[in-house]
Amino acid sequence: MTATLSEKDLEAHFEHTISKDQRIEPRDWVPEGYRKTMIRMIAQHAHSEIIGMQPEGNWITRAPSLRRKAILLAKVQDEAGHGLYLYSATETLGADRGDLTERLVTGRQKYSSIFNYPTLTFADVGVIGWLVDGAAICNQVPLCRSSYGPYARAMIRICKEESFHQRQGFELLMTMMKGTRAQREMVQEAVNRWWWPSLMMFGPPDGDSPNTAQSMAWRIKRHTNDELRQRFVDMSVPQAEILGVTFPDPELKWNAERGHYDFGAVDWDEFKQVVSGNGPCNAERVEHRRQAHEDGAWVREAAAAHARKTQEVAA
Ligand code: FAQ
Repeated sequence: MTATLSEKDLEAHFEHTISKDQRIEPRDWVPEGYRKTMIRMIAQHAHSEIIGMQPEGNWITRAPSLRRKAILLAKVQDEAGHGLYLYSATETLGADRGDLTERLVTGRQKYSSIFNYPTLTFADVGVIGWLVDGAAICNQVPLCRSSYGPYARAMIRICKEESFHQRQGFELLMTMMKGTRAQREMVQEAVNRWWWPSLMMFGPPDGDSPNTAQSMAWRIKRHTNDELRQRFVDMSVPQAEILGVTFPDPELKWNAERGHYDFGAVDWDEFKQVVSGNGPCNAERVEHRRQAHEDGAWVREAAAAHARKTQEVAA
């Protein structure tokens, strides 16, 4: 005879697992709010990786050497891989990948604000690696300890690959900074454009972040948006000094009392505009994704037909 656990028992077990810092696995009962939060966050992350292939993908055919092209191709391919692990993680929570893509292309699910800015020069490839992947690592390393097992495990490999991405960006910029004056100016101009949007990647300030408190309580998030943003600023300033570039923020300065860098106010109106679909490249990014999905319909149909045929033969 098997005893059926009441919802109260299941909830107590869930809370106990979280309080002991153990992992929630797909077989476990979770409150509906936890499931919804995890699907939202992982789907947004997956969409970001897939949409995030576009700004750099734009430079694959125009990379200045075979070496740079091979590196960039590998990086963009890694991003596709990250998107796929993450979509698989949402499936363990009962989400359907086709439905998530539909939500993305119809604007019902978000992706990171950062990928709505254009890549105007090849220096942008380096700056994305250095600052955007740098911010992604800062945000994602703590997520390796996130309470949802499949997400936390996916994050370990993703972070390793993001570290390679960041180093390639820094190395590219270092090479340009040792080049001609025009190259150095190109790097500085790209840094000026990407610095503030990189700070926005961490999400709204804690006081305006509706999800942080609950996600911290469920140990999905381990730090608040503002804590991680500060960590990113603190780690980026010495790197900028090594590179020989400056950040476009006159208020950026070391605060010995706090033991952190102070920095100027982020333009949260710009962030809201970009997140609500009015950034410089939102329409282009989503349309490109929609078209790619439509162009791939025959592949999905062929794969489904092959799977059906294989099953029939086996039966
Ligand atoms: N952009 O209450 P919070 C990458 C939304 S991967 C757009 O603070 P939360 C790799 C948020 O979803 C980059 N939307 O939310 C790469 C929420 O939406 P709702 C992506 C944003 O979840 C590198 C609302 O605003 N990384 O870069 C943004 O507690 C290079 C309220 O916000 C991840 O997704 C934003 N920046 O904290 C690829 C990491 N920020 O409720 C290619 C995992 C917030 O209205 C090239 N995610 N929102 O539906 C997280 O850590 C969290 O979800 C945060 C937001 C920190 C992003």
